[in-house]
Amino acid sequence: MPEVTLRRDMSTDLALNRQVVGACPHDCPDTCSLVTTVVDGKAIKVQGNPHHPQTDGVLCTKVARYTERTYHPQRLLQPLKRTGPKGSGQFAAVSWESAIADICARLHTIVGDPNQGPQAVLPYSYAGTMGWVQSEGMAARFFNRMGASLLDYTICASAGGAGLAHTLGANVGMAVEQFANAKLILIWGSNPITSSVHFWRYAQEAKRKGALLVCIDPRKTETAEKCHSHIALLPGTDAALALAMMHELVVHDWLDHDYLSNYTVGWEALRERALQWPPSRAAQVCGITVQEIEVLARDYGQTCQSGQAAAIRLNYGMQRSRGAANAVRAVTCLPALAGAWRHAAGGMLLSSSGARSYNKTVLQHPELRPPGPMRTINMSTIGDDLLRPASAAFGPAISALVVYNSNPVAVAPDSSQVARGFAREDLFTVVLEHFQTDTADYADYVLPATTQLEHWDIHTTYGHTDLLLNEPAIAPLGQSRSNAAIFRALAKGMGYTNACFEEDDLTLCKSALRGRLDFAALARDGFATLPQSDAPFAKGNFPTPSGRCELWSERLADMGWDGLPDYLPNYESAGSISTYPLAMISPPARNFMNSTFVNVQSLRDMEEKPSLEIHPQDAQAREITDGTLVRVFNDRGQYHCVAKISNRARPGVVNGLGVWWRKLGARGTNVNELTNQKLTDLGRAPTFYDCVVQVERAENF
Ligand SMILES: Nc1nc2c(c(=O)[nH]1)N[C@H]1C(S)=C(S)[C@@H](COP(=O)(O)OP(=O)(O)OC[C@H]3O[C@@H](n4cnc5c(=O)[nH]c(N)nc54)[C@H](O)[C@@H]3O)O[C@H]1N2
Ligand SMILES: Nc1nc2c(c(=O)[nH]1)N[C@H]1C(S)=C(S)[C@@H](COP(=O)(O)OP(=O)(O)OC[C@H]3O[C@@H](n4cnc5c(=O)[nH]c(N)nc54)[C@H](O)[C@@H]3O)O[C@H]1N2
Ligand code: SF4
Ligand SMILES: [Mo]
Repeated sequence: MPEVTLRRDMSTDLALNRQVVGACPHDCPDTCSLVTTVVDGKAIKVQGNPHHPQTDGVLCTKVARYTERTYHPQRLLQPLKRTGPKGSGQFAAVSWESAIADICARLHTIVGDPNQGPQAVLPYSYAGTMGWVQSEGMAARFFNRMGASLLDYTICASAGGAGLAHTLGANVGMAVEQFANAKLILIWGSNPITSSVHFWRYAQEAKRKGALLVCIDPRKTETAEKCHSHIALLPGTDAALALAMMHELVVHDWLDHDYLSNYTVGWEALRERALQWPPSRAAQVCGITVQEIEVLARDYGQTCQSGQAAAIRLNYGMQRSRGAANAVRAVTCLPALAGAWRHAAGGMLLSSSGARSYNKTVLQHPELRPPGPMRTINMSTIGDDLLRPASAAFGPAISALVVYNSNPVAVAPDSSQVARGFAREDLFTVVLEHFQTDTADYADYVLPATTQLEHWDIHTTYGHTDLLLNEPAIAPLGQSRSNAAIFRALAKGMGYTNACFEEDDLTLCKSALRGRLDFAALARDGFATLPQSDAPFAKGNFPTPSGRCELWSERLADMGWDGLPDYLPNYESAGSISTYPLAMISPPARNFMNSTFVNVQSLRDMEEKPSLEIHPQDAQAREITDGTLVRVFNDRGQYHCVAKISNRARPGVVNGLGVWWRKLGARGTNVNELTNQKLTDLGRAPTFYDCVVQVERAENF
């Protein structure tokens, strides 16, 4: 743990030598409290705050190198205007005044044109920063006032969110620290050693105290290797596994009948469905053995029957296939069947974001929107939508795009289609960024944004329930401005005179709290822990319409579903299309955060080259040896990378790790060349891991 003695003087003199408490802005469930040491106005190191229990003085490798990213020689430090063809990355520096004036003139023309109008303008953003102020604080005010199209934020978590909403009622679950007290932990569709190291710390504590850890993941991850057992099911088959577990709970009577009758809805119907799923049927679907299912169900059922805590850490792996929300629903039913919720260390956790009483929409001023219906564009189908012509159903074609906190040309599915959309000559694109990303290459204007060390923000989390303040440690580098400052300048340039466009970033932080929490108290420590009840669902009290855990959902039945969770086969499964016999998943790389950090040399060195893990059997059949350059392809595109022959891949499934920048990969492509724009059952989310490919040797890089 680092030696950190906090000197909190709350001075705004950024040149002081001091330690400043902030919050990690990244899309990671851990939301760490950061301590930045500043010497002569320069940040010299970023460490984990030892006083924040969830952080416990430890950061992941990526953010421990934050100064390398912040002071990167290629940081964007002045506004840029495109001088070459779209995508070529040729730009010239311009002044802020001329950039803002020209951007506003272009937007005015589009907004005022009866054939285009405000809804021809689309904001595109995601979780580059999860802060309230620098994500949708000022930006949403600006686009609401304009009347721009709305963006449907689906790229990551909306399928799981829909699954939870129709089962537990909201994004709620057990307290993350309680995993340390569990006797059995199922780590299901999650690789916490890569993606949530602070959760992994709780799991290890439980392991030291004798807990059994089981990992359910098609890939033999670092996490799977450290668990007692690993079930390598085929991608997208989790609902079948959960239904077979229910089958075993029923036939062995490892059920909590009292819990089922008092705190659930629809048990009789779900019981019938579960009885249709003997382990032999699920084993076939999941590509695993009957015994693996029987042992898993027995461990789960008997742990709960003996009054001990069984906890499920469910995460994002299963949310990226067609049947995503149904799979989340099926797994989420298990704790209710076995009565696991009775124990503070039992139940499940996917996301805790619904547990807090704060609501970031207070910042967004939706009342600024013009009257009438708003058009919503799904961020996961941006490839197709950018190429869609105007029509009665779609509305105006997208004429202008303002991208911030996201790198869609790299991270959105079916990326060659996305790049075709961005390449449209008649599309006016503005990108707010730290770096010249694949997306920035297609911009007409690139505007330099501050990083977390340079601006104020407020953070809530989806892995625990604390609230954090991010105080700037250093002055903005070069001419960079915070996103909020950029949108304030754009608002002024557009002639928007509403008082809310006057608020500075610190005022935005304060107004976000709206009297629910004292700002000075939050500023003192940099974080506040919200009170949480132990075993919140021990006696039902679920935030569903019925107040019960909805095994059968009336709301889903009203939408035309059968109301029960079911297994929905993938759009594309291993072996279903003979030309593309391998399933491919593309989970995160350990040293990148989605596509962030790919340009940080020391982290890229650790990831080496874009790679594809392939099982020895599948490699041998294709005469592929370790380190061979391979071409991975399907009807959507092709991706060149290095083969890693490895038992991390199961037979029939290849793993294309990480979201590389296309221009830093081989031949300007990344793994999203292969993924598709089809959506999940509920939640309108992408199906990145519902993908089939063929692999062959390639000649050269
Ligand atoms: N280092 C690092 N950390 C990150 C990120 C990153 O890019 N890098 N990304 C952040 C973001 S945006 C998110 S959403 C979270 C994700 O957080 P997690 O979901 O906890 O972590 P992942 O590493 O994505 O793990 C998902 C696992 O699911 C597996 N999987 C794939 N398909 C299936 C399936 O059908 N069923 C099951 N059971 N498992 C499957 C994958 O092999 C992978 O190991 O992590 C965050 N943290
Ligand atoms: N194949 C495949 N594709 C995936 C995934 C996968 O598992 N497989 N995962 C998906 C998931 S879970 C997610 S969440 C998405 C993530 O997609 P994105 O949210 O687009 O995430 P990043 O790639 O990290 O890009 C964030 C960008 O925001 C910029 N940024 C950070 N802070 C600021 C700021 O304060 N101001 C401005 N203006 N910019 C800032 C960063 O420099 C970075 O370029 O990717 C998805 N894509
Ligand atoms: S990315 Fe996650 S683990 Fe790393 S510092 Fe940020 S919150 Fe902590
Ligand atoms: Mo995500």
